[in-house]
Amino acid sequence: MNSSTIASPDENEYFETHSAPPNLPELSRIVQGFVLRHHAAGRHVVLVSSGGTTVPLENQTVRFIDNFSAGTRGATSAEYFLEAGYAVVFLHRQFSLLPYSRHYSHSTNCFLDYLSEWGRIGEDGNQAGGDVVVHSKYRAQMLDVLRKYRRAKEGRTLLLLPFTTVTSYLFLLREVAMQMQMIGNGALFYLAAAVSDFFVPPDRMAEHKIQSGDLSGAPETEGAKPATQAAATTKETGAGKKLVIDLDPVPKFLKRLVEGWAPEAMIISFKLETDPNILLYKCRQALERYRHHLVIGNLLSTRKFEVVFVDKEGEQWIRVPEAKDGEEQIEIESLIIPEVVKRHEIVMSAKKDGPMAG
Ligand code: PAZ
Repeated sequence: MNSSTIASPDENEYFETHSAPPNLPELSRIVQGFVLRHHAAGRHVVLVSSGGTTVPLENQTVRFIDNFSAGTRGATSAEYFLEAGYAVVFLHRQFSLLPYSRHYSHSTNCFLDYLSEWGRIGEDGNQAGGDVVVHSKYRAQMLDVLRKYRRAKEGRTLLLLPFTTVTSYLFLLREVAMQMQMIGNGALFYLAAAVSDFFVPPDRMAEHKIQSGDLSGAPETEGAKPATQAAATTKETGAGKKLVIDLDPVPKFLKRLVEGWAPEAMIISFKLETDPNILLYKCRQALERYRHHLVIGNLLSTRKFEVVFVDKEGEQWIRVPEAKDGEEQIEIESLIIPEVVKRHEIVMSAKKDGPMAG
């Protein structure tokens, strides 16, 4: 199906008024090759979105709005999908956590803390030359991660696609979804990224860095928007200078994904809340509004220990069991992904056996 035939005006306008990432055609070809190769090898393909999107306040961006997400959920989930035999398109915020390297990159340890020096003692009794080795305490775990990383690398089962802004995220999501259409319900969307709900429309975006100081006497700035047009302006108030930002809502792209970009795929969205009283309500509302397969709800404070699966049958909580003495706590994604894979298999076999089969 062609997405433009069922796109709403606000969605069309969004794509028409924003510039696509310049390398989009090249990325599209890479994704196409990736999807075809893995489909031919009998592998299912999952798109995992991960990390937060930014909302630039200026065209030549100095300032932007961001959110908390480090990409832990996405990067960890991607590893478990790879272990489950999926090929993974990892659509992630640039410089957020990545599968495998996440174990070492943003940890409280500096990566050098994982290493120790192994050396020769010279004839004079002093250290002479030497080598770097992994500290014995970390060796077993690192070997395990290394083997999984190598397997993914050699099988070319992990494709990394970085984004920064909400716009680049949306262009990439649409493009990948269109390429994944060719594998029907073998495609899975696992949307764990924290995507901005608001943005600055291009016609109200300042060209240059928003000024906080006094510019009277400075040469005129080219392309400056009149204060009445700009989405972000500084205003003199009785209590001093204030930055006032007026954002538009991002069109609801999940609806487009479900109805037009990937109508046969299994689609899972995440819902983050901070108020436990409204979590289930918001998950059910999303499910009803977008009519996709599953919403995974989580609270900011407990997201690493419990999540709730909400689908049309009801709810299922998944909780990490308490670790026994001396044992490390398991990652909740090691429980989430097998459950997702099970549900994806049900979706795929239901379509195969359905009235349209054959
Ligand atoms: O990146 P992270 O592991 O710190 O957080 C993951 C998460 C909470 C962003 C994710 O689980 C999630 O709920 N994503 C959707 C957020 C939302 O738009 O509601």
